[in-house]
Order: sequence, then C-alpha cells, then structure tokens
Amino acid sequence: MSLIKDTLFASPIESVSSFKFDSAVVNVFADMIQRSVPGYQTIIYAIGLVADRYAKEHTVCYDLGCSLGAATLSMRHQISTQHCKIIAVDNSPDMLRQFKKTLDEDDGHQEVDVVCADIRDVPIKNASVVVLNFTLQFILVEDRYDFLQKIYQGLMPGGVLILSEKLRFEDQRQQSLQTDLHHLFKKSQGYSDLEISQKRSALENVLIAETFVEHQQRLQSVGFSSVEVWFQYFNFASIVALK
Ligand code: GEK
Repeated sequence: MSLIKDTLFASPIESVSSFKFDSAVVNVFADMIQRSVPGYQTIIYAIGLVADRYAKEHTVCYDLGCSLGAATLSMRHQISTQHCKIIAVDNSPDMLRQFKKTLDEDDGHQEVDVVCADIRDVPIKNASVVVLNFTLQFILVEDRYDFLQKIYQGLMPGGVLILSEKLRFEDQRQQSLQTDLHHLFKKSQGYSDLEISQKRSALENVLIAETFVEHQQRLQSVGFSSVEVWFQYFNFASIVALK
C-alpha cells in the first residue's frame, strides 16, 4: 500500500487548533508517524518479538491506542503461541474504520477484536502482554496512575507492559539538545520548519511528555518489579515493565 504524504501543516495556518485524530489525520497517519517518531518501525517490529516471548496460550494481548493497528499486526504475525487473542482499542472511529479494512486483508492467525472506546474505560483481564505505544502521553497526567494500576492488576504474574513515549528531560540543556535533534530528524524526513512548528503548536497541551524517572517511579509504585528502557532514539523511548 503506498503511503499518502502528510502535508497537514505544510501551509501557514492562521490559528493552529489542537491536534485531533480525525479523518484528515487518519489519511496521512502511517506516513506522519514514521517521519515524526524516530525509530518507529524498529519499535513496531520489536513489539512483536517481545510479545512472542511473553504471550501465553488462552490469554489476551492488549494494544491500547492502536491507531491503524501497526503494533497489533506485528504481534499477530510474530506470536507463535496458539489461542492468544489480541484486543486493539482506540477512541477514534476514523482510525478504526481504516484499521478494520487492513485487518480484512490480513492473513494473520491470531484472533483480533477491535474495540472503539476510551482506553481508561476498558477492562483489562487475563493479560499476558499490554502495549501502550505512544498513547499514554495523550492521557491526562492525573489519570495516569489509576490507569496503569488497572493495567497492572489485569496482567498475569510474569506479564509485560511495553510503554513507548516521547520523553521530557529535567536538565534544560538536555531538553533543548534532544528537541533540536528531533527537529533535525524531522527535517531529514522532509518536514519544513513551518510544518514542524505548526505541528508542535497543535500538540501543545495535548501531548504531555514526562521524564523517564517519572514513568519509572509511577510504574514501580503501581507494582511493576522491573522497569527499564529497551530502546531510545533522541526524545523517544520504549520501556519494558515486568510484573
Ligand atoms: C501505533 N499505537 O501506531 N482512548 C483511546 N484511544 C486514545 C485515547 C483514549 N483516551 N487517547 C488517544 N488515543 C499506535 C500509535 S497514536 C500516537 C498511537 C501518535 C489514541 C488516538 O486516537 C491515537 O490513535 C493514538 O491514541 C495515539 O503503534 O499519534 O503520536
């Protein structure tokens, strides 16, 4: 499938409104996320590898904030255990409409349930794997503890949470260095300075990044016994948390 190029922020916009996962974004999303998140494809592939190691027969793997289902498809094609269901959740009907079309043409063998809901409202039960791939950052900071506690409680002992996030840095020099490096990455992917700055305005107050230590401490306080970064590329990181 050829990607539709993301040009949503290419022309000057008089007043940039808050970023929404609507049909305009959905049409260009696959291109947008690859050119905006350094290491995105590597993370997607590795989610399948990690899921294959942790997925157990007759358990559930959750992909929360699944968008077009990239992590779900990676798990679906790499989990070798039989009878392991994947539940993919997003609250954008436009995203899920597109994802279901892809699923119709996909030949993976694991069962996939696609659920349109707020991930804070979805019960997590009998989980061996939970994926939050660049989704927690869109949840209100004050809701994050209870939400992660629910995930911890729904995971079986020995289960894994894969949490990928844009990071913030306490040290201001580090924050500006990593932000600059990310912008250079986006420029190398063909985005102009105008696109980068208009997108940043749209995401302000929508995407709230935290430091690795904030994530680690919260995950440990809900009960995860081990929390480590397995991948980082500038200010984008992926964490594995073990129950
Ligand atoms: C990927 N994981 O390609 N409930 C449900 N969905 C939500 C909520 C919520 N409260 N808030 C945001 N979303 C994907 C990429 S994108 C990341 C995830 C990005 C959904 C939102 O609709 C969008 O589809 C997704 O979370 C975030 O591996 O665009 O930077």
